[in-house]
Amino acid sequence: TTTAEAPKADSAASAAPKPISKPLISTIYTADPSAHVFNGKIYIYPSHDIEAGIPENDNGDHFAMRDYHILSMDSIGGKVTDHGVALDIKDIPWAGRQLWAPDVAFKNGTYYLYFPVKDKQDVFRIGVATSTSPTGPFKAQPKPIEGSFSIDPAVFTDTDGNSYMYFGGIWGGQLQRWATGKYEANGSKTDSGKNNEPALSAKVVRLSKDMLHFAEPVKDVKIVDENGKPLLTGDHDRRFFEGSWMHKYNGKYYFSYSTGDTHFLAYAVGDSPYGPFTYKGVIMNPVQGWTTHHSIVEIKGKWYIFYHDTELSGKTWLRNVKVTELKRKPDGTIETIDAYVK
Ligand code: FUB
Repeated sequence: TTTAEAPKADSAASAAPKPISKPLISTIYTADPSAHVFNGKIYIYPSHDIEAGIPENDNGDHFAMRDYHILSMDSIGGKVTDHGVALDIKDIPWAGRQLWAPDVAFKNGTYYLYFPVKDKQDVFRIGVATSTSPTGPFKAQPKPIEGSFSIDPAVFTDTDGNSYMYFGGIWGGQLQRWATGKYEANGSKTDSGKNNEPALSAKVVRLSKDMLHFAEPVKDVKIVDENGKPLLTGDHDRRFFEGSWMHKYNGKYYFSYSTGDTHFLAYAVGDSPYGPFTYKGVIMNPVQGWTTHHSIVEIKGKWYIFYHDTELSGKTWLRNVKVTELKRKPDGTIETIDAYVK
């Protein structure tokens, strides 16, 4: 099913440099695509952007999404199907506002949809909803995952069967307000404010066998430079901001993320799902719109990056998901992608 909500291109979009890829769907606005292959079919779990009429601010209040739609396609370049509403905010008992970037995992014959949403106290938590179908409908657990906080869950299942959640985001994602382990409602709106100290880290935690709980205390995802020194708060071009993703290639763990206010998709490589990860470079240069968010997946022997920009609307909060091939050099490093040609 599809909803009639046809976005219109405006003059800002038509004046822009030529994108290398087309929006995968133009009947609804979509962002933050987490792509997976289940039973040979490609499924995309995006945010569903809407015009909520809320003014733009650094807190991200204008991203006031209320449900999720799942997209699928048989192959890259094939027809894209919108499977309609898979989970609505009104069916999440503890939710307040803002359904942000989700991800999904499959285990024990069940699909688990992980999602960040602000609770009724306006604090971001991470919830989980289950379904026997990759396209839902999903039923939310009555409470958020115990011990969860902040945004952008990404779940990676390793070859040994263990699943890990990577999560967190600074600024509107509230990660900086958890520095003491307790939420500080009047804490910083941006980061730690200490430019010469190690930057705030994304978080990683192993999930329980039932996929509904954290199996251990949450750990920091350490990102270090080529000399083994932690990236610093002031290093806005390289430090973690939001939008974690993990993939494994040739036995190495590739942690990738958005640098937020500098708009890069960057990556760092490690020898374990817990890191530490050594910063390696930029996967994608800035796209149109303030946010940049991605996933990386292998499909029929080729690697792809799913991402978003604002080609259809020219508005930062009304995005559209896209896909392009991800290429590597023989040493495993990733070739930087420019999403536009001049
Ligand atoms: O879509 C809302 C937020 O914008 C996501 O959670 C962030 O990663 C950014 O893309």
